[in-house]
Amino acid sequence: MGMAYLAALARQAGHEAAGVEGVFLGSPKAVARRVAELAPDVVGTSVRTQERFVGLEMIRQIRRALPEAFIVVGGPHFSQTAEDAMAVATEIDAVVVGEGERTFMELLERLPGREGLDQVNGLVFRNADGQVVRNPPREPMPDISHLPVPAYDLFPISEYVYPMIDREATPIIGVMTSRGCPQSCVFCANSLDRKVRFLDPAVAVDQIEWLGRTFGVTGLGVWDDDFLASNRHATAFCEELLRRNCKVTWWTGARPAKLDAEVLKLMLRAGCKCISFGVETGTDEVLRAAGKNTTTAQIRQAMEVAGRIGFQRVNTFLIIGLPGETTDTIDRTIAFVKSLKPLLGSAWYRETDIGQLPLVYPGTELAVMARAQDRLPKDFSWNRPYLEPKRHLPLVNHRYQTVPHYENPHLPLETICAHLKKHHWGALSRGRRRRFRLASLRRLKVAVGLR
Ligand code: B12
Ligand code: SF4
Repeated sequence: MGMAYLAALARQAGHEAAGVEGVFLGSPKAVARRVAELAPDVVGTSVRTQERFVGLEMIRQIRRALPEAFIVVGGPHFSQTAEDAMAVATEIDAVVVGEGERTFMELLERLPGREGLDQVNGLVFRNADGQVVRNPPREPMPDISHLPVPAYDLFPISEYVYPMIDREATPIIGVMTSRGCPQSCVFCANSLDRKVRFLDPAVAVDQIEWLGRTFGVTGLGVWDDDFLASNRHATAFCEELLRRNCKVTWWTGARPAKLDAEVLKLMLRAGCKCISFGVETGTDEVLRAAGKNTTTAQIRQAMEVAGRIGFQRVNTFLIIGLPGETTDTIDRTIAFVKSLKPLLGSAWYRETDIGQLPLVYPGTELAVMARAQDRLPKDFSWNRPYLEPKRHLPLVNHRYQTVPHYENPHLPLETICAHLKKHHWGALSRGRRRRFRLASLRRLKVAVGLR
């Protein structure tokens, strides 16, 4: 969505823009080939931390194919690791830190001669002497309603699917009716502003109607960090959907704190079928240590309301091993999660996943703690090859083994795995139990360097 916003603005300013969906092209080489065919003057890209090595390889391939192009990167990973990324990947000409719209547009204005780049707030760039220069930060835009509709037409939107209800893959396009989140959860890598800014509900619904008219989109992910950050905004958005008789099914996420049943009922009437709650853990002490600013009582109340009024699916995200966790809090968390099940009835999502370990993302409080506790190697760089040393453990997700795991100094990851296996086997999903069964094979593969 970030790239689509930037492309829309670039087009509005008279530039030609094209989109390449790297995920579907299969390899960095294939992406570079496609980009080279388009022969752009400027290439912009964004990666998540877990995809950073593939992303950096893609950037190298693009540079090889287009030696003269200006390569600029952004998004949560590069925003938090700008200088490090530019030191490791000399192919990168600039990093846009944080919210990208204004910085990117000011950059484009200066690109023909590459002059005055030091005037662009929010930019980290390589100057004519090859030195990396960080400009002052960019203030987030106070008003996001004036932005054009993201240029979704540049991307293969019919290919974007997500299992919203059950495991059925529903074509889904993301929209955001707000940006930012004022909370400070220790594991969160939110690189946009902490101040919440809301899209005018009429503008948000214009976008949704346009998606319906132009592409036949009927499924939406409302990707706000906390859709219920403001009941007033959530109410206005739902009322606008209903007033315009917008027939869309949507999914969203919210903090399970002080929920208003009337707002949830309205969401349901306006097409929201599925809601995800960042529960994370089931004891008040770990909630506090994780900076969650919620209580178990609030979480229980949220589940009770969501279950009672009839959401089709309620997801609860959980993390085991956050700061302050002990085997006792694990036991209480699992008991707590089980006690939520009857409140949700058929909306209980069977994959409510116990056994997700905390991952360390750049710019998070957890990253600061991991460094202070020597969990990361002394010469650790976010953009140089890294493999989680404990990737042989069954709960280390094989997709995320290049992302460091946080390890509570009093509760090693091995202890968490052994404790869950011994005491909570029945609470683990089939996939996780399978990983336990394959653990010795995995250990062997790691030992002989196959992983
Ligand atoms: C929707 C969402 C998802 C969805 C869909 C993702 C998708 N297909 O795009 C789902 C549920 C699938 C998902 C999954 C995950 N997600 Co997610 N997700 C988000 C969320 C809420 C919104 C993303 C978005 O579209 N934002 C809106 C746009 C406008 O913002 P933006 O992308 O940041 O772009 C702006 C700037 O960053 C900048 N910019 C971005 N790119 C570029 C490029 C250039 C060239 C320039 C100039 C500027 C620029 O300009 C843009 C406009 O201002 C973000 C949180 C957030 N608020 O952004 C997390 C977030 C991106 N997710 C995150 C994570 C960790 C995950 C998971 C790993 C979680 C997990 N443990 O499984 C998975 C992995 C998914 C995967 N395989 O990649 C982290 C990423 C941290 C990191 N360092 O990489 C975030 C930041 C959440 C957080 N606060 O910690 N996610
Ligand atoms: S509530 Fe969600 S978006 Fe906000 S800081 Fe916590 S995890 Fe991040």
